[in-house]
Amino acid sequence: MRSTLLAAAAAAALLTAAPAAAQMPAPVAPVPSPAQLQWQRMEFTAFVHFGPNAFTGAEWGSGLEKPAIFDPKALDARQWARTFKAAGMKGVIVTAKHHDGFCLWPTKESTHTVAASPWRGGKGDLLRELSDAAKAEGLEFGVYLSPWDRNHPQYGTPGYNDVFVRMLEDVLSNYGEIFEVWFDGANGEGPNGKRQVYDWPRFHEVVRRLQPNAVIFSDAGPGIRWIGNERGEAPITNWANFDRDRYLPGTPLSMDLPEGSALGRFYVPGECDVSIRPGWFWRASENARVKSPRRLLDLYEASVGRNCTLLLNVPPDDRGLIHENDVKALTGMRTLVDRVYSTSLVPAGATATASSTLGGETDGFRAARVLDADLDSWWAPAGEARTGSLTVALGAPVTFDRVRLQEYVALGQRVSLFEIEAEVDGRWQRIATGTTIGHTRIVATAVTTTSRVRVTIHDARGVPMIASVSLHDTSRGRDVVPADAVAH
Ligand code: FUL
Repeated sequence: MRSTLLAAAAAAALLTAAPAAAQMPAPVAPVPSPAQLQWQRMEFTAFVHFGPNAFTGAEWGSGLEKPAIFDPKALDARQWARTFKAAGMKGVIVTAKHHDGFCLWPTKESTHTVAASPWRGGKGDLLRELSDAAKAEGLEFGVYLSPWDRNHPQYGTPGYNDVFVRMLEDVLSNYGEIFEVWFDGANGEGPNGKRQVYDWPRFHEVVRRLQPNAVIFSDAGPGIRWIGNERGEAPITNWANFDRDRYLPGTPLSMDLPEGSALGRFYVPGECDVSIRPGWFWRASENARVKSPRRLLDLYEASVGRNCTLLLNVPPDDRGLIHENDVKALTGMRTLVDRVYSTSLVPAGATATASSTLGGETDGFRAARVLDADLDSWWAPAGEARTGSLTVALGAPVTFDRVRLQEYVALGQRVSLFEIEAEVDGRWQRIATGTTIGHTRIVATAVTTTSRVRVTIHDARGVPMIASVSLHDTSRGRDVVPADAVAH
C-alpha cells in the first residue's frame, strides 16, 4: 500500500515538476529514494521513550528492574497520538526496547516484557496500541530498537544476534507499515560483562526484507544519519550527501557527520533528535523543566530550517499519559510555528523575475514558481548555468526577519553558495549569505522592511532548482503565546 503510494508520489512529482516547454535538468548524484524524499518532507516527528525508566527515574535502566513496576494505569495511546497530531508532527517512533532490554510488546524472545508486568493483566501490547492510535490519527509509525541489552542472558554471545533478528522480525511483521527503524548505536556490556559484536548487515537485511519502504537510521545511515549531538541543532551548512561507507567514529571523517559533504557519494539526510525535557525518560522532578514554546521554535529553525528533520522526544509519564506541561508546550510551539511559518508574508499579488529561465518565462521553469505552495514546482536558470538570481517584487513594503528557501531535492541537492539582498532606499543591500539550502533552509536576517528581495545563487553542483522563497516574521507569534511560556 505504502509502496504503491510512494511510487505514485514519485511519478507525480516528476510530472508536475516538468513544464511542457522545457527539458528536465539531469539528476546530480546522489539522489534520494522516494521513501527518503517523503521522509524529509515529513519534517517533524515525535520520539517516545517509555518503559520501566518512567517508574524508576533512571536514564539507562540496569535490566534488573522487576517487570512488576511497569504499570501505567491510565495509559492512553490515543492521547499521545492526538497530542502529536495537534503539534503538527507527522509520525511517531517508540522505544520498543531500550538498553534495559524491556520489550514493550509480548515477544517470546525474552522474559523481560510487558507480558510479565501487571499492565493490562499481562495481556497488553504497547506496539499494537500505539500503531493503532497512530493510524487512527493519520500518523506514520516507527520503532526504536536498542541492540544493546542489559538484561538478555544471551547478550555478548553470537546467539544474541539471532535473538535480535527474531525480535526485529516480530516488530516489523505485526504492526503494519513502519516508516523508520531507529537503531541506537550504543554498545555497552551485558549481564555477562561482555559487549556484543552486532551483525549490522543482517539487521539491515531484515528491515529491507520486511519493510522495504522504511528508512533506516543509525549514526551513519544507511538511510538517515545522526546529526552528531542530542541538542536538536544541525550545523548551518548541511548536505544530505555523505560518505556513509567511510565514516569511522573518532577519526577526522567523523567530522562529516553533522555537515555531510558536498561530494558525499550517498544521499543520507540528517535527523536531529532532542528531548522536550532534560532527560529522555519522564520523571516527576523534571515536570517544571519542559522546554518553552519559544525554545522549541528555535529548535525547529535549527533542525528543519537546516535541511534536517526534527525528532522531538515527548516521554509519557508513569500514568501512561503525556504530561499536561508537555501538552501545553507543544500547543504553544504549534501556535508559534503556524503563526510564523504556515504562511509567507509575500503578498498574493507579488511578482518574481529571474536573471534567466530554463525553457523561458512563458512556459518554462518560470520564476513565479518559487511563490506557489507546490514543492514540485521550481525555477531553474537557462542553459547549464550554476548561478542565477531571482527578484521578488512585493508590491508594498513588507517587514520580516526570516527568509525560507527550499530546493527541489528529488534530483539531488545542489546549491552551495547563495546571497540574499533587500532594496533599501533604492539600493540593494546584502542581508544574508549562506552555503547550503537543501529541502528547507531558514535564514535569520536583521528585521528588514523592503518592497524587493533578491536571491542570488553564486554556486551549485548543477543547475539550481529553487522550489520556494518565502518571508517570515518571528515577532508574529509572540502575542499568542503567554509571556511565561515564552521565557527560556
Ligand atoms: C542514546 C541512548 O543512550 C539514550 O538513552 C537515548 O535513547 C538516545 C536517543 O540515544 O544513544
